[in-house]
Parts: sequence; structure tokens; C-alpha cells
Amino acid sequence: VRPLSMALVMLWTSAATCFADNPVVRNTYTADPAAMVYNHMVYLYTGHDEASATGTGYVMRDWKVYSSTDMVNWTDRGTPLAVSAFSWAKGDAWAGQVIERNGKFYWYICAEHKTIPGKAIGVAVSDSPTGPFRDALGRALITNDMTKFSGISWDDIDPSVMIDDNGQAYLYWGNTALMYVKLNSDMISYSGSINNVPLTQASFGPTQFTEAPWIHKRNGLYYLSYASGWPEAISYSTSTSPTGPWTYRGVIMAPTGTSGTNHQSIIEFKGQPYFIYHNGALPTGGDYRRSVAIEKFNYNADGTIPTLEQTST
Ligand code: FUB
Repeated sequence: VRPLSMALVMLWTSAATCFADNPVVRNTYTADPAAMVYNHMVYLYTGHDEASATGTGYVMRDWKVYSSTDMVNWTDRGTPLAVSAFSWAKGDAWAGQVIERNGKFYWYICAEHKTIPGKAIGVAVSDSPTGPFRDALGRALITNDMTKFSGISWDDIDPSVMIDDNGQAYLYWGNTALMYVKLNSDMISYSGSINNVPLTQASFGPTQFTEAPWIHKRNGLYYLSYASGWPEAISYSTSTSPTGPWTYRGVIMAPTGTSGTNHQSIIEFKGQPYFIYHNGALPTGGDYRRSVAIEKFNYNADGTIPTLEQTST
């Protein structure tokens, strides 16, 4: 791993450029990567860990975005969204995801609600993938008093969105309990009830859903990957329908060893699948100072995802 001090020197000589080696961003701590392919470009939306080296909790105030045309050279596109953009939120810029629909970009985020105890999910909108983004609703889309599946106040986290081929959009999210709802085509409202997703696991423990759902579709099959157990592995299930039933398929990545959490996105860019995740591998990194990393992979012939090792340089 390239020492942070050396990375900082390189940053000063090469203003907005990040590096190809894992972790891919070395001048700041980034977490919860959500990648979006749009117009021959990959946009990588991340959380931003600002805890001190001895910190014992998350310090997360805003979200960052990077872009690349080759998954090797990354350009820092700034910090286009902060918790302060949401008048209903009071902190904790936790994981989110951006998706495009009809030329608008919707950024689903999680933050701590000011008046309804617990985490909540909001949505910001922009005409550009790099912002500026503004709160689309002026209130949260999902709050803790609407969802009673887990009994905890931080279950309304980690939104992931997919628009199916027929135009129906789905929002998934959760901690301990996994939930989904059908979004309307305006992408900022929903119809029908909030549903709990039963997942079939091979066993309890390391494969059990913890958080960080990510939904993607390939060759007519829906893939639901998620952080499982503790420390978190990344596991996945598949289904022939976005509403299940889901069949457990295995672990994609074992716990990283440097961060208790992991959080993934899975994309295909120029015909190559990528698994994007976080660890604590930078010098003085760890649970609250995480870093985004990327692995290339190929699906097995039967559509399953192989187990992936972390790489670093
Ligand atoms: O970054 C804060 C939280 O840690 C995320 O919401 C979870 O997925 C875990 O990565």
C-alpha cells in the first residue's frame, strides 16, 4: 500500500486525480461506494469518513463523487451533497446511491432525522451526475416510524435503487431487516406498502443479512448482494423476480480484516464486471476511516459470482 504521505504529495502535484491502485482514493477516507454507469463514464459516489485516527464512531457530514472512463484513472469531482442540504436531517451522511431517469439524477441517501428518532432515507435531485444536488422533497421519503420490521432505530439505511426493464423502479434498504417499496415514475414517491424481504440463507451467522443491499439485473436474473454477519462478509442471493423469492448463492467476499463493515456495488462497464467495496487498508485507516477499492471479476458460466480476494498494491 502506498504510504498516505506519498499519496498526499502526489495529490498536490496532480490536483484532482486519484490513483489506479487499491484503495483507489488515497488522499481522503471514502466508504460505501455506489457506482453508476452513465454516458460512457463511471461515476463513483462515496461516503466520506472524517473520524480522527483514534475515533470510535463515524464522523460523516457529506458525500463525494469521482469519475472515470477506464476504471483506472479517477477524477475527484468534489463534494456535491452534504447533510446540511436536508433541512430535516441533523447528521450522519451514511450510504447512498445515485440513479438516472429521464435526464435527472436522483441521489438516495441516509441521515439521522432531526425529529423522528432514528435514521431516515431522503432523496436529492440534479440535472447533472456531478450536481449541484438539492433536496427533492423537503422531507424524508422513509422514516423510522413507518417501518417496524427490525425493532431498531437504524434500520432505515443503505438505500439501493433499480429501474427494471418495464420502467418499474424499486427501492431496497435496511439493517437487520431488509425492505423494499415500489417507487413511482417521479422517483420521489412510492405506491403500495413497504415490504419485508425474507432471505433464505444457508445458515445463520456469517451469511445473515446485516445491511448494504445492492440490486442489479443481468441476463434476466436479479442479484441482491448485501453485507452479512459481523464482521461483514458480502453475500448474495438471486431471483427471477425483483420481489423474490430469493435463493441464497454464497459469499462474494470474506470480511476484509481491516474494517468491520463492508459495502459493495456491482456494475458492468465496457463489458467488464466490477465489484466495488471498502476496507480500512490505508495507513491509519480502520473501522471509521475506510477506503474504496475495486476488483475486476467474471461471472461463472452458470451466472454465479465467484469468491473474490481483496487486492492491494
Ligand atoms: O457508513 C455508515 C454505515 O456503515 C453504512 O450505512 C453501512 O452500510 C456501513 O458501511
